[in-house]
Amino acid sequence: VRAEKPVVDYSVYLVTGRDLLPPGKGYLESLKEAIEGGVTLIQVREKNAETSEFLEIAQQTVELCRSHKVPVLINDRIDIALASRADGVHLGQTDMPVPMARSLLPPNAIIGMTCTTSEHVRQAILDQVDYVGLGAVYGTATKDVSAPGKIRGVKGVREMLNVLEGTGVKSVAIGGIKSTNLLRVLHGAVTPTGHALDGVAVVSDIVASSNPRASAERLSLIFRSWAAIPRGSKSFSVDGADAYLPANVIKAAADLVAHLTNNVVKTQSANATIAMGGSPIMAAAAQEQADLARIPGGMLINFGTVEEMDGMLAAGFNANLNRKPVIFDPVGIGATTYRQNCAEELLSKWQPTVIKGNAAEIGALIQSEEVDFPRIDGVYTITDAHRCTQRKVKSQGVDSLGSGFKDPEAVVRSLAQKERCIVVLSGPIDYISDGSTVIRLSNGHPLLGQITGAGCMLGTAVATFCGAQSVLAERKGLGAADGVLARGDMLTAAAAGVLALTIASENAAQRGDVHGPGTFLPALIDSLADLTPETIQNMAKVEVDVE
Ligand code: 3NM
Ligand code: MG
Repeated sequence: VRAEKPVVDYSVYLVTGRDLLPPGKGYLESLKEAIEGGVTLIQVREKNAETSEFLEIAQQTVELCRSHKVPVLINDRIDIALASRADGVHLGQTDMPVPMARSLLPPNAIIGMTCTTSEHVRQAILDQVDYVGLGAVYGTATKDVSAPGKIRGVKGVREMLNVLEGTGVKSVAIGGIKSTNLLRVLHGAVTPTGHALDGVAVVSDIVASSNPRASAERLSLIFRSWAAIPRGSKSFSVDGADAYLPANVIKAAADLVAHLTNNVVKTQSANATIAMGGSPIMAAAAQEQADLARIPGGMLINFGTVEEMDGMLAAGFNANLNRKPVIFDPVGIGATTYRQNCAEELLSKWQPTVIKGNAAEIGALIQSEEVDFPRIDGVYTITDAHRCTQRKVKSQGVDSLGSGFKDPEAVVRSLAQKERCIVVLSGPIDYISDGSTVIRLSNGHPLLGQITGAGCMLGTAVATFCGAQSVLAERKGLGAADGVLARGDMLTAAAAGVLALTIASENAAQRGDVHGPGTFLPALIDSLADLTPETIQNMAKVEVDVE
């Protein structure tokens, strides 16, 4: 009779690493605190111990964990697992083959397998493992992952997760996962049909901590808050253009929008926010981000003058944690390698709700992870007319270049799918997508291209409307739409923000006292302040393409 497999909670999976313990912290002490903090599964990993020492550690671990009802797996060694009566093993690609391990272990033993490629995952499924460890997600000092292809990123994990769909094989991600990037890992790894990780495995974030209880609590809290969001279904169903006409456009009612924005356009962006009914605060210090994220509204991260990376990392992390929309405006990203690296780091550590950029910026984001973008030759051809070549996109400072892509719909759709967020591509026609729907907006005025910071103001408008929408959603108890981390209908809100600014620009340009860019700017702020939902509704030029 085959024994029932124990039900394993993979959510916060601690892999041990005795060499990483901080001075003065005992192994069992650290482990006990970690379990009390909410660790749900343990793997004893001993890469340097002799057999007798490994066995002793395994036995002590099993004893402690039994009393807390936390299962224990042993890394690599079937004999140690058997001798210590552990619950199973975790095997690497070069360890004993799974069928052989299975034949040696009790029938209800848990067997996990490390996978770096989709091929590994396919084999693990054939071998009927219980779970796979997918990684490395990020670089890590805990294990040598320096060989090419070993670091897979959030999107690499998603690719492997795709293979698991419908198989019942569980999965955790591993490698450099910390509480500060956990939400990005969990949200970013979800497959297009909604298949998600069952947990994350960590070593150093818990083991190297002098307070492993607090570290485990943090991971556990973040995991549970994420798992509580409904997934796999559209919370906001859309069946046609009407839903995007701004009947439900809200005038952002005194909701606060925290800005991390560049020094060039601070005043102007703040004034635009106030004109739309929002309440701006320019707050760049890392230390204030936790407080700010608790106030209703949205977080605009505009890195026009990239100076405060710590502040931007903290801002996105805290906003994610509080389910506040994060609007990322990677101004001039193509202009310098530093900006590209910064954008890559930010996008790997927190989850944006909306990415907004002009063609050069969106192009640079696409190119920045070219290898991760398999359809690049087929679809994403950037026209030479805009001095962008397919291999190398050069940002033209921060000026908008127009739509700049031969197939902008495909570009916004794919980038939205890749980053699991809303993408706004600005230009003479603005394209907005959540990865399936594409909204085309053709409002606007050429004078917008003749003042500085119009793009930044567009980001401000999107952030203001997304912030207000998330406040409304929170009040109504609404969740997040499928594929978006923040609450509320962020696609509609992003579109409404774009409409607000572009329609205001048309109204401003019509005014008799506007003679050029100098008089246009104050008129634009006036027009933003004069906007009503009815004006937006009457003037909006919207087309919707539902895939
Ligand atoms: N396996 P930390 S990465 C044990 O990629 C292990 O298969 C990995 O440690 C893999 O949480 C890794 O400290 C180490 O980064 C993870
Ligand atoms: Mg191994």
